[in-house]
Amino acid sequence: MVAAPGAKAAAHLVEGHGGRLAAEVLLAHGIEVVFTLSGGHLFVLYDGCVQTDVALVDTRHEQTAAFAAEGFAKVTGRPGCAALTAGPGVTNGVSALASARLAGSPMLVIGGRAPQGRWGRGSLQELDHVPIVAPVTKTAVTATPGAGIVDSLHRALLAARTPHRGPTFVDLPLDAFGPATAEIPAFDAIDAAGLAPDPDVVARVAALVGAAERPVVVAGGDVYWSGAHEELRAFAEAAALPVLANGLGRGLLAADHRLAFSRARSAALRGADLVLVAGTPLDFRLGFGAFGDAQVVHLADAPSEIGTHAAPAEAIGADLRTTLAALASAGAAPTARAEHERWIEQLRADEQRGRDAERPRLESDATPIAPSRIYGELRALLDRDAVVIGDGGDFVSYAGKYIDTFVPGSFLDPGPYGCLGTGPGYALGASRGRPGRQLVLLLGDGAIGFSLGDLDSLVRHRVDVTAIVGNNGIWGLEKHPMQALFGYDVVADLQPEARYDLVMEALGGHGELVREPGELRPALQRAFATPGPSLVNVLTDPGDAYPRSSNLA
Ligand SMILES: Cc1ncc(C[n+]2csc(CCOP(=O)(O)OP(=O)(O)O)c2C)c(N)n1
Ligand SMILES: [Mg+2]
Repeated sequence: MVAAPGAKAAAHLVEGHGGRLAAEVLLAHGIEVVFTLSGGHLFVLYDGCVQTDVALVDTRHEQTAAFAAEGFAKVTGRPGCAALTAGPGVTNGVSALASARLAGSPMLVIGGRAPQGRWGRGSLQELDHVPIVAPVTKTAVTATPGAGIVDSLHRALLAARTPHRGPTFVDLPLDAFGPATAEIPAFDAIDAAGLAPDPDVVARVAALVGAAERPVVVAGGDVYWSGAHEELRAFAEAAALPVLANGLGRGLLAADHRLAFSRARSAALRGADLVLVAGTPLDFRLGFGAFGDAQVVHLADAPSEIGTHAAPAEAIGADLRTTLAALASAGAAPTARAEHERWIEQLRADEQRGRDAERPRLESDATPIAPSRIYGELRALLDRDAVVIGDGGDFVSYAGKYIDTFVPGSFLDPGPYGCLGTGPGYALGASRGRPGRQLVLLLGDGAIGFSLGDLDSLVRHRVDVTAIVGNNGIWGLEKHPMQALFGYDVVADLQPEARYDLVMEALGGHGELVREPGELRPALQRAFATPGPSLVNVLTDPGDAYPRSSNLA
């Protein structure tokens, strides 16, 4: 991970209250923005942020603040930070911590905490957060005053950014904020480095690549978090390997790179004789690591992440940049490359067939509008480096299928935790992490309800985002499968034609309602042209179900 601008180069002494000391540690790690929702337990921290020019961006629900921290991390590759007040503030952030834990997203949540000196006597919002968040964080501690605050926060940030990355938590008790003098350590990337790969295993993996006729690489989020997209590309090019993206691995290889494939995904995984899974768990998204008769190689970012349940032929749990660079240097012999090129040609034909076949759906004139038509229109309006965020069920599955990603860290889906309600927080985080980039937020009409109040935060913070609601009036990803399994469905209906566009307008943003396919393009163009947040509420066909084989993995 690269040091952020503003990261301080050397350790330095600071005198001040605990909030000041905390803010100085954040700055030393390049953190210049904290997402939060007001609470008295955090006032001293806020004062420290004001003193040091760490920006405070506030939300209407702590889940949004915590998702914003994760979204910031996802678009920058650097740790995001949220500060949540004691008790309900912290518990409201637990889903985001779990989401970050499963996605390996580096982030820090600072909790406000009732005073230690009065612990057990029933202070307001007194709750021991640490055992609650421990299972969904890498580390969770309560800080002691002064140098203890500095030490806890520095260690938490190092842990968050050391492979395998993830969220960490530090509680700051109200009575720990007293004045002190403490040394603020400088961040040194060496302290957060991963392990070096075993060269013998690298050589064995390279030999498997050389022996394979139909190899394929699946690249996931940990390749992104490791900042290893150049090394991935070098490896794929050196050994002539087709690459599929998984989750936050989208865009590591630009969608128009000759070795990047998406429509040929199942053909590739079905036909491969060697699957190299890099930087993503062998989970439900990858058939739990079983690919027919293919041999599997798991390149994880740490030993703890190796998917032993799938008994991979070879596995490495080490820094992915180093691992992929070593594999790139090994390359593959010309005969092996020639063999791989024949396979690549075959997949390229599959890819083209897939793209040709989807064209009628992208251009569908049906009313009610087919969700795919929205993507047909949107694709034409997207910048190459647009940040696209998906929060929903079927509507977002279509986005995953139809939106091409060209730049790392620019397609954010809810990830393996699959939590609805991430979207507005991710958008807020992305707007701070990647200011100036085109920002699109795709929302199911079910998903939007989880953080509807935070449309207000997007307005107040003048986030220039175009939100598009695929409004089918149902929890589509639940209604259709329950129908298929049980022949009926319950608790799967939402209010038809709800006016989310008017909610956005009432809160001060720009709203559009779209019923007919022909209205889509101009409505989207107006939304993109309007500064600040816009919401295009598209009434879509509730009968349209995303074609999937299973959703209960
Ligand atoms: C917090 C949370 N609650 C419930 C679910 C289960 N769930 C997954 S998809 C889905 C339906 C989403 O509906 P909507 O956002 O309207 O998108 P659609 O499928 O209709 O396009 C639900 C309820 C979840 N993933 N996360
Ligand atoms: Mg819906």
